[in-house]
Amino acid sequence: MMIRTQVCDLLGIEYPVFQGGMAWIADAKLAAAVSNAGGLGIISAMNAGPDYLRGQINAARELTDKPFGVNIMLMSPYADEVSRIVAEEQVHVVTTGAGNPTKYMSMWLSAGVAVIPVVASVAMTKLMTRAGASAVIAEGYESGGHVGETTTMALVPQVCDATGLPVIAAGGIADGRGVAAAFMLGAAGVQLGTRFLVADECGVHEEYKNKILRATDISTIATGKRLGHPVRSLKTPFSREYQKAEYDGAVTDEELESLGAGALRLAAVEGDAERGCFLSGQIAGMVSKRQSAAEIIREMIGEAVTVLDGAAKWRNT
Ligand code: TUI
Repeated sequence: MMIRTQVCDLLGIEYPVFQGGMAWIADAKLAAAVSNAGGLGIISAMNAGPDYLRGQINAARELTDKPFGVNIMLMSPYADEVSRIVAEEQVHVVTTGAGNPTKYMSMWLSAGVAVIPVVASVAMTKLMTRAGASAVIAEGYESGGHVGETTTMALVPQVCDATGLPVIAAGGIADGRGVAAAFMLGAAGVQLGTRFLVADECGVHEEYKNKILRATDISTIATGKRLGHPVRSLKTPFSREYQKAEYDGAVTDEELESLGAGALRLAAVEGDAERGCFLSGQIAGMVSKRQSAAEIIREMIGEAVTVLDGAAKWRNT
């Protein structure tokens, strides 16, 4: 039971399955579990400084001999510093999000780090292809966290047509049907965040896991469009209040910004159901059981093989 693509050979991994770099959640323990299971685990550098990242890289190296990645959120105040750590430590892979990583690319490439940026448009895809990316992640509007405008269904084939690089599909994928569909759109791999949130090895607060397990198809909302960076999260008292403030002309942009400060930590670390911001993808309604990272990957790949093997039924003579 195998699904191998060019992404596996490129990165030296068994299955073309990435774990998304979730701020306050994707740490060395989760990343190592995913990498040990044959996928690509990814440590989030989040909004922390260089010492945190160095510690996490060292911790992951204790836990796995397999390749793993680091995700850099480009809006982080420490983006320059953590980018240097990635090069110094010669991490296998760096993924980027929420911006344009061009200014770091030559530093990473000369250190031998594979660069796989998240792209939310065809223009960004072309830019990253020219800049020397090894692959791109096409992340659609279904994703949790910071989202672009275009859905995975529409984005992935357009990104595939715009580049010769392997494309990793992300957003709205949490089972083998999603994996098979991503391949049909031209992707050579997938990235999952929401499903790995409930992995046994994920240290996020229990309240967060329970909220994901209880979520339905209509449990998420994208807020923050007014500030130019929409963010998808579960509907909670926080997101309702945020949305109300966003549509209130009397609330300034600065006030709106400060409303969101610290809310990710409150959700992930404290499990604060009132004031926390529980980032989640639209697929949360389908994520309904706790499993190890290895079980998640094995089950999903098995389902994808079944779906792909059955695809011939759509062809009539
Ligand atoms: O980055 C994410 N997901 C995230 S980041 C995050 S933390 C955060 N905190 C405060 C405000 C916003 C976010 C939580 N979740 N996913 C990757 C992603 N990147 N999605 C979309 C993009 C993207 C958007 C525009 C990538 C590039 C881009 O290009 C803009 C440009 O500069 O040309």
